[in-house]
Amino acid sequence: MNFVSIIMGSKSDYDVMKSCAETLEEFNVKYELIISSAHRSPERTKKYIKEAEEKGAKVFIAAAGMAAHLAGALAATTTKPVIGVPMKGGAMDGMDAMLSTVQMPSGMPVATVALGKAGAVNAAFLAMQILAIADKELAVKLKEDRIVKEKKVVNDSKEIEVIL
Ligand code: RP5
Repeated sequence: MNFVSIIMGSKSDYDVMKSCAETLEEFNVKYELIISSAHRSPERTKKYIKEAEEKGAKVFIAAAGMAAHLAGALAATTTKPVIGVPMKGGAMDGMDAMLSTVQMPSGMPVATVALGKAGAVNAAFLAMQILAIADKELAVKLKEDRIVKEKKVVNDSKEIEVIL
């Protein structure tokens, strides 16, 4: 069973990260979602990653705020792709989390997406694009979604456009 694993550092991240889960659901992609922290529950985090890998997790998504080390802790434990979603909040309103998530040392990659809801949704899309390399049906669904998005741009423009 292939699935995406979503881990967030705190329940306070869920409001944003539910958009990630909902995006995967729209495409019928299986996922697990848990709360586990790099700082508050390091042993649980490590144990979960190993168990999830054994069950079939193919991509990990880690969301954390402030001194955001969760994605890095995942990258230290697995060679599966890790996507990091920095959360807003804290003294620097997410800049701290973004820099903590993106600034990984050479050889230990974390694919860092945007802050907030756009990042949560993009983490789901990036995870699906990775799965779609070996899943033709999902690849077709992602291509169809791009066509829908392009049509929406054209239709939205038609409603308000001014062209001389
Ligand atoms: C991080 O600290 C969490 O990912 C969360 O974004 C932030 C604040 O956590 P709480 O104090 O709200 O639990 O570990």
